[in-house]
Amino acid sequence: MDPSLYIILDRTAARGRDLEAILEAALAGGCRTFQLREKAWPSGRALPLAERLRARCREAGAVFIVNDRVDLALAAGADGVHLGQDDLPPRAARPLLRAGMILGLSTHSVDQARAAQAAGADYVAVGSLFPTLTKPDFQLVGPALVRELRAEIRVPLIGIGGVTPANVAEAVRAGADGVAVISAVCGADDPEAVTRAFLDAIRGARDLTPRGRPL
Ligand code: TZP
Ligand code: MG
Repeated sequence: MDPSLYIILDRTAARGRDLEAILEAALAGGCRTFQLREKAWPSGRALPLAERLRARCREAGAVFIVNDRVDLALAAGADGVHLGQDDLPPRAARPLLRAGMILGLSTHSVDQARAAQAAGADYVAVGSLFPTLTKPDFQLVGPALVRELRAEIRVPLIGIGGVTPANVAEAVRAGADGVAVISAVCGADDPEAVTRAFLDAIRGARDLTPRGRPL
């Protein structure tokens, strides 16, 4: 899994547009890590979409992760599942996953991030880094939390929340291995161009970061 740019496909943020079209544009723009975030549809309704997205990701050599629901991730043959603090805890979710499946966890504090790593998360997401309308009630932790966690989190550390091509360098300079984004891509007029802009900005920020790693 390349954590550099992790695009979360969310129907609500897509303003009525097709998630498959957004996936296609983002693949053309160079992203290879995706998540389906479907908050409203029951699993039976979401499954055909999840299966189509998974099939296209596999064909393109991209990783496909399902948000919130272990059952949907398994049924769709996803590469992993992403769980928040109120979803199944990792001790309950991990035994249900197939061997090698990715388990990603959302965290919003030092303690939560430490606990996620100790519980065997394959990556740890932290946020919100910046103000966002996608989750306006969310606690703003800022890039400062990434900076604080960097030394002790050994799995990929992914910043989330309000990230745009204009501020992504701040997240990378704080030590994030990558960023997860919803509205900046799903809500964009040109998702392919925004994807390219993100990847260019991430590469540029890494070149200027002492511990910068090539993509
Ligand atoms: N978790 C923390 S902030 C957030 C989530 C799911 C929303 C991110 O959405 P956006 O549109 O990229 O700010
Ligand atoms: Mg969740």
